[in-house]
Amino acid sequence: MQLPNGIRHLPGYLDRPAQEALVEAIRAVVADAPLFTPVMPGTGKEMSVRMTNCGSLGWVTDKQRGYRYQPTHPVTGRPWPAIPSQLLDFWRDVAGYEKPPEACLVNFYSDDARMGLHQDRDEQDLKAPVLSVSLGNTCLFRVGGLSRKDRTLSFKLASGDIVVLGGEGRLCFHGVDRIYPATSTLLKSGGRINLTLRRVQP
Ligand SMILES: O=C(O)CCC(=O)C(=O)O
Ligand SMILES: [Mn+2]
Repeated sequence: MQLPNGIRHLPGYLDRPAQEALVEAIRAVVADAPLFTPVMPGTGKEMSVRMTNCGSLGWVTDKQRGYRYQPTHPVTGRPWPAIPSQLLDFWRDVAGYEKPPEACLVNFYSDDARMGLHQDRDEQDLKAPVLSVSLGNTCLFRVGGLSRKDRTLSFKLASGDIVVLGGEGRLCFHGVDRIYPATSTLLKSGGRINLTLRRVQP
């Protein structure tokens, strides 16, 4: 399988102890910054994924104001908690970008959630890659080209895998078609967590 240029899949980057430590760190993030249900701009349709963030900026969306980054949680109004240190280490080791990430979007997928094909283009700095970490149940990830009409290919992402969307592939369309229930024992209640590290400002 030939991934588009700039897209890298690093299977099993995190071993089981590293995955467990990261889940603990994300539980602490969620305790401070509770998951919220994002809503599509315009239509007001709820997404099936629940989200929160850590970092100096977090990605949010609602019916009125649409997709954006902001320094505070949309429900609590508090600043987002800090990005766990191990994620900053992954960024340093894998991203190949001098500046640190400002945002870590935390997506929680129940076993029936999905994410439609989209581009990550709300960041001002498109030279920085997006680094994605998968935890919990395996998903079917789809990636296409720079146009929505381009041919796509799909592959599975398992717990501990990292994907990097960078360089020419930074704006490739991508999405999550499905979660495979009971494919990991990491999360006691099933589902999948995806973490994406993003540099927002140049
Ligand atoms: O869950 C994933 O693997 C991808 C998530 C994603 O594309 C996003 O949050 O923008
Ligand atoms: Mn994305």
